[in-house]
Amino acid sequence: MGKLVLYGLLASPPTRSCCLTLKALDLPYEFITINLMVGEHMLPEYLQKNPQHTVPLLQDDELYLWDSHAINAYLVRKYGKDDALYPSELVQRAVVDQRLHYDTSLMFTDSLRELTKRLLFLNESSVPQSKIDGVAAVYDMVENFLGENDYVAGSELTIADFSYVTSIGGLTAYLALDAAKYPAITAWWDRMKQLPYYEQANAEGAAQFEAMVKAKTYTVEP
Ligand code: GSF
Repeated sequence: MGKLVLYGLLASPPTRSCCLTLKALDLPYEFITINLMVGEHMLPEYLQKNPQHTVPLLQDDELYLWDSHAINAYLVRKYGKDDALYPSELVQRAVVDQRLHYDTSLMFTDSLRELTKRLLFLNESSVPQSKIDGVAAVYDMVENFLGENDYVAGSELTIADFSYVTSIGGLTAYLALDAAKYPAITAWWDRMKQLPYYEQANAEGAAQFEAMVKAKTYTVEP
């Protein structure tokens, strides 16, 4: 096995979903910080590796692979002792894939990334109420996905939980999660925090992200 390198930023939620997968699989890796705040992701040497200029980016020997969901699926399929985190069974995988696509389309990209782009990258001082309403709609949907299950794609932990715990964690910087309204998400999040590698893979970066958002003064416009 060659050396795995993860390019990313600890504050970045999708980067941390890959740290969670790497830790869950007990894979050693080198972490190279790409500081988006100073534009390191737009430098020619990074664009050569990832023309889409996003973090995270995984290097595995000759392969450069970006998109956290694709990276996590690849890592489980290539290095997992079993397929538990990304099940091969048709229907189970279909549900995990559906959960991942929801993160890519709505939860991360349309909600979290959009809010973060406005405040931290474009330096705007307001966000539209519709975007905050969108966060509540995401919480409603994830509460629904969880239902009576322990994990977001059913009774077992999968890579979808790693994407969700980092995206939901980020969203709470914009709209606090009301435990009374969202008991399933609250219980699931507590469950995720019990994972032996959670603290190391997610806690520090999540705190960094929250501090960056909380340091901004902004209004919510109707
Ligand atoms: C999204 C990555 C992304 O937008 C994934 O890896 O899951 N679907 C992709 N990352 C942001 C940083 S962040 O908001 O965590 C990023 O790299 N933005 C810089 C840019 O130029 O897009």
